[in-house]
Amino acid sequence: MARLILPCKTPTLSKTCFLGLVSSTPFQVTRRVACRHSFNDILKHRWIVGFEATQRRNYRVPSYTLSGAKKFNQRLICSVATEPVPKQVEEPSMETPKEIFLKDYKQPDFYFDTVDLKFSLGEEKTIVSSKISVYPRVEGGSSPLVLDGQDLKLISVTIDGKALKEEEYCLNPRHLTLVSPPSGRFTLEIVTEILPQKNTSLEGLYKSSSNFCTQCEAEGFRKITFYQDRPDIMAEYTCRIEADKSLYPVLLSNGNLIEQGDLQGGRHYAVWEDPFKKPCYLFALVAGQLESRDDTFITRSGRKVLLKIWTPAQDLPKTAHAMYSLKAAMKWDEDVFGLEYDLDLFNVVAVPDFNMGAMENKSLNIFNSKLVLASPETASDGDYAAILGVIGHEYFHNWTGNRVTCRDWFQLSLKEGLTVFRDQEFSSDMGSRTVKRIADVSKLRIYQYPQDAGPMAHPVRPHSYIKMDNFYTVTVYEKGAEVVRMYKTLLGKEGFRKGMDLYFKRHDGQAVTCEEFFAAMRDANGADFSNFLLWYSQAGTPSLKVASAYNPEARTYSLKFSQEVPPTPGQPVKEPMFIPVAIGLLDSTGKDIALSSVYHDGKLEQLGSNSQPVYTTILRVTKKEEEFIFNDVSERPIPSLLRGFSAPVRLHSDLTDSDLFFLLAHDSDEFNRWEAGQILARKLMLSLVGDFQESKTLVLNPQFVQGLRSILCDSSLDKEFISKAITLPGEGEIMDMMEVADPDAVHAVRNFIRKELASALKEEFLNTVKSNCSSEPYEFNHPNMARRALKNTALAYLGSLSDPEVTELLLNEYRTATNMTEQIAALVAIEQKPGEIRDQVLADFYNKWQHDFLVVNKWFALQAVSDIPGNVENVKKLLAHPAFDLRNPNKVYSLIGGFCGSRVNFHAKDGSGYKFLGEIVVQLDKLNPQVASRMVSAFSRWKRYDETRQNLAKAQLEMILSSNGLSENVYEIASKSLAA
Ligand code: B3K
Ligand code: ZN
Repeated sequence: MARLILPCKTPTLSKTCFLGLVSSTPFQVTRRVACRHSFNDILKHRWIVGFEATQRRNYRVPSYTLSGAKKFNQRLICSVATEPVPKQVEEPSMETPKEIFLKDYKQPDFYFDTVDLKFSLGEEKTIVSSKISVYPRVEGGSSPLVLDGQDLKLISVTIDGKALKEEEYCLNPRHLTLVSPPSGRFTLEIVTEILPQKNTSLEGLYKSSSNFCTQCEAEGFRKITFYQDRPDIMAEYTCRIEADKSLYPVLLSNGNLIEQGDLQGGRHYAVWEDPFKKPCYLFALVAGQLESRDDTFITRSGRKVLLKIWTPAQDLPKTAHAMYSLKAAMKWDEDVFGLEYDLDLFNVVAVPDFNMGAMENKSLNIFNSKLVLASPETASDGDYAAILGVIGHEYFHNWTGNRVTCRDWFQLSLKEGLTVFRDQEFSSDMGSRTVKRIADVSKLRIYQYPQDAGPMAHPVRPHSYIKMDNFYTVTVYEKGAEVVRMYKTLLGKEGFRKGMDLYFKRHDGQAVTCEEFFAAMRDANGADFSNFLLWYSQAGTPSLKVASAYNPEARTYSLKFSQEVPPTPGQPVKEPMFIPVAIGLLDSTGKDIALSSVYHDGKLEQLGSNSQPVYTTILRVTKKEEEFIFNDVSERPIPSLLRGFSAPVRLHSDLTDSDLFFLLAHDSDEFNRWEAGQILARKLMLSLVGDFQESKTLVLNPQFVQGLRSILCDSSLDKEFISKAITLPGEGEIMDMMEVADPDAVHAVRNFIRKELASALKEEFLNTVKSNCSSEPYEFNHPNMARRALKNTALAYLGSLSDPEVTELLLNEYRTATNMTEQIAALVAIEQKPGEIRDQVLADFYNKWQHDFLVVNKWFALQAVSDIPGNVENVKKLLAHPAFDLRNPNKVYSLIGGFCGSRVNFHAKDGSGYKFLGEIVVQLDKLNPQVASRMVSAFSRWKRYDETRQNLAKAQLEMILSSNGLSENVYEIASKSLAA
């Protein structure tokens, strides 16, 4: 038994304390750590102490108990059981997980300009040799060179051909430090040994389905070799790969293939050279048994680019849509941004084991198979659309991310927000702009708004992180894309393009910050963006209130805005933001009123004239409170506010229900038609939730039914738009609007409304299904997808009825479907009702598709997300299903992630859902911390629930935090969730 002692300088506010393990064993360590917590805090958040102990992995503290912690002579003493500590623990350079801060950014002391890598791939181990040309930032300096490295065995290190002596370098589990490297240019050669076969974290070099592949972003390159693993180190790479020829006939890396040949012992090699400087996170290697679908693209300057999509041979037929998407993306980037591909070869590889969607490695994109492989029979319209978007996204990174990259990881949104914006625009241009906008805004509301209101709230450019992987978030990506969209809204299409052109002109080949993007947009347009940069630094979703007043005598219409940004962790007080509000005014017939002028801040701004009427204008709301007055408004208008969702804010207007029904029926801005329907639905659902909680009989407002009926039957509307407009807001959205989230009440109310609508509109829904059937072969285009979307939404409504006629219809749809979109929609509708039919159809589906792992994942997901009571037991059984594998992220996302998507089952009042997730997270963390940390995020908003649920969830978070050898990834999410 050892004791963990925290002597504090003062009994209450200790700025610094010593954290040490004092024991009778021969390993005594004392280390000074920054302590920003008061003594009472330490006592209150016992986990802080626990973390310091468990996270210093080298101490190997298997368990500890703080229950006996007590204040003793101004010291916190607690018992810690320890195991013998490995020797290197005594090394002073041993690190604790620490928070990294943006404000601490420092330029590197050394740069690398060429990197020659050599991989000798083997079945037991892989040898990596690197030869790096190094030069100091300041000639003659005397800094040590600190290289990152993790899970590496160092074989040798030489400088200018001379092996380093032991005292010339320092090695600890995270770094290799060259104590006094030469003060001028030198060549550094390092040989390491790694074990890709044992790498279940899926970062660095690992095996997936017997092929080798890599994932280096954000900090995976340090698991391959010792390196300055940071994006502002940009170098030219060559890569030689040697491997067994029969096991790994295909050897790929970035750039151009410059040499290949056979070696002794059945081995062969390939040498790749990438002429573009890049950070190491864009390095990639693939080796395996793969075949390619080949095509070509002629760039607008006439260069021929060879395109290759690599998969195992049997999957090749499923790559046609990915190839179509790639060519469409290449053309679109030329047409819209004038950006051309810069090499003669572009490779895409699909792998089944991948932590996220895909990775934009220079000229060798690696994808999760789910986002490459599609056939009409096995992939849904949603899958096809996702493939189009993600193939586009990764391709677009070639300019926004690769040619111009990030100075440090805090700037991640510089490439991700911008590239998401670009992929959103690409998908809009390839399909329906309104429908895409609705989908993107829904995603923001469903996932990002809760994050912005919870313990993990962070700005688009975070100020700090413990594990960067935890910051690939909907805030950095989706809110980041909204920030980019606001530049376009403010500058117009041409102005935005000018800004992009200047950005590339200034920064091609550089690693830059978000300010540089801002400056390019501003300078290219001579724009005044006042406080716009706050969008990068302030977290939280701004709340924007608007009050309207019409003056018939003066024929003026006034809009008074007031804004508030809620406090978020570490940011209690906020400044007003720059909010572009796109606005139009409707007359009493529903037509747009031509806007003549607007008075604001002592100035009158002309908007349009008779010859050039303006129907939508952008108001620049920048202050806490301000007023805009429209002139020459001849009747009381209905305002259409925040058209196209021009800013990521929560808008609270004084529109009445009848105004909203009017907008739903008439607004020329289709996004706002949808929005009006959603606001009405949210209000209605919230008031019914109140009734439900008071045990009142639920009654559905007939005007709402009528409103949806008229949308459903309006043949002039786009079918996918109708499908979105008749879909109720999700349960999560409603729970977020409640003081105390009540999953059972919200679920009951949503189901009640769905059933009421289904029975009131049964004939209309049946007609919709009938008139949207087609026997034509599957086509991926907007009209066909829209038709299927509407039909499937109608089927889902019908599925909520207990009606034999409907059951027959659903079964028939299931059996006769010729594509996955329609088959899975029928299955989802059938799945809602527990019973024999449901079980039979699920079994039939599995039998039919058991050979296709991507379809089997759908099968897992749809059972996991089911709201049938007590579903946790079924999900537990599925964990033991032979097709399930905890090491495969897609399976985890389908089954575990799917389960967390069922509000009623995950938040079951007996705590069974929380216990299930808690136990899985601990297991998963040992295999794959990134995936485990995504899963633990489901707990993060535990404080939104009632006390019973809070206590149950909190207990799981505490259990997770006390588990042995917890990763930094999970630690960060779980501890921040508990602390908030
Ligand atoms: N840049 C990658 C994401 C890498 C995530 C690392 N944990 C995919 C993308 O956004 O394009
Ligand atoms: Zn990206």
